[in-house]
Amino acid sequence: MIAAPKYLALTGGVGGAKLALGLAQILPPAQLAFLVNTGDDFSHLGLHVSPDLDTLMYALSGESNPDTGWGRREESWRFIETLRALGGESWFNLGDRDLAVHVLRTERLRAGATLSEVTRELNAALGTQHPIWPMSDSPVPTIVQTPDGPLAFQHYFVRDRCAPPVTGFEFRGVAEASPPPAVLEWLGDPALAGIFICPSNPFVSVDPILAVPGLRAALRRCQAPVIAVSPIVAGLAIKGPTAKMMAELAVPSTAVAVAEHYRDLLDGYVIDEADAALLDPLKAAGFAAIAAPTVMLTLADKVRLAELVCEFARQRHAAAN
Ligand code: FO1
Repeated sequence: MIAAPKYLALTGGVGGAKLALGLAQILPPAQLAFLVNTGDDFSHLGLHVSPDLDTLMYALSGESNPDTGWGRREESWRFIETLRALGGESWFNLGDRDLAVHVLRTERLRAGATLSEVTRELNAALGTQHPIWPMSDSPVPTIVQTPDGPLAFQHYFVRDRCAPPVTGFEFRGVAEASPPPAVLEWLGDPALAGIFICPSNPFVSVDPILAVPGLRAALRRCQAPVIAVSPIVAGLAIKGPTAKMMAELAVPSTAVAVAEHYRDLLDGYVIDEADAALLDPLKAAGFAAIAAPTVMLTLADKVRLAELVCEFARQRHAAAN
């Protein structure tokens, strides 16, 4: 009997969670797992906050806030409003319903549970069944380098609204980090048929994952094709500071530059249909690329893109074998 094909998706942030949800709609938990950026994690008001793990958990469990893409639906803000009125630190908007997750996570971590264990428990409680693995159980906070000095990621992203120009990034502690053993097992499974790099920010959502020792090498070794979806459409990011960062790092803010960024890994690349004119330059640069509708506004858009990337992975796999 031929084993059902398995897939791994690398994701972080709101853009990545959209494709992740599409994939989870068409692939059962035995066939799809997620490896998630934890570089955005931070300790805030005594709580351990894991934004990208939560964004994915809420997306998959139907709990996500449709207005923001992060946080929970049907949210109320009494806690943060009260904190603000008291003169407390209120730039990071913790909703009342969301707060329960941070409190529980912090309590479990203090009691000695690992981030992987707590993530499993929280997802089980919200009814999410796909395996979701933090990129590392040890902290690897992203530090954004700016001309005025280093900034902790959430200070850059939320407090300073991505305004400071970036000159580079540090994934602090990454040399001591190790990937979850489950992901290495998943990558070694002969049924593995595709690895997807979701349309997340390459610098601060995907690079931290790829920097975890052993992961990049495991992805390169893998017989399954690595397929990335461009987060840049017509020179702009759908959401977030990707295009602004590229300009500041003196990289052209194009889908081609993102492919170059992942060059050593890619077996296939998906750009938006608005960028179809880039297919020839991509081909000339040695990339196997397709153009597809990558802007995901509805659930149907997410499912359609998920179906397309799975079909593309099948084609790339067949071409290589
Ligand atoms: N992003 C914001 O732009 N403003 C916020 O106040 C904010 C609060 C917040 C609370 C919980 C959570 O899980 C995520 C939150 N995010 C907020 C998103 C967060 O900053 C993420 O790091 C981004 O999604 C980048 O991936």
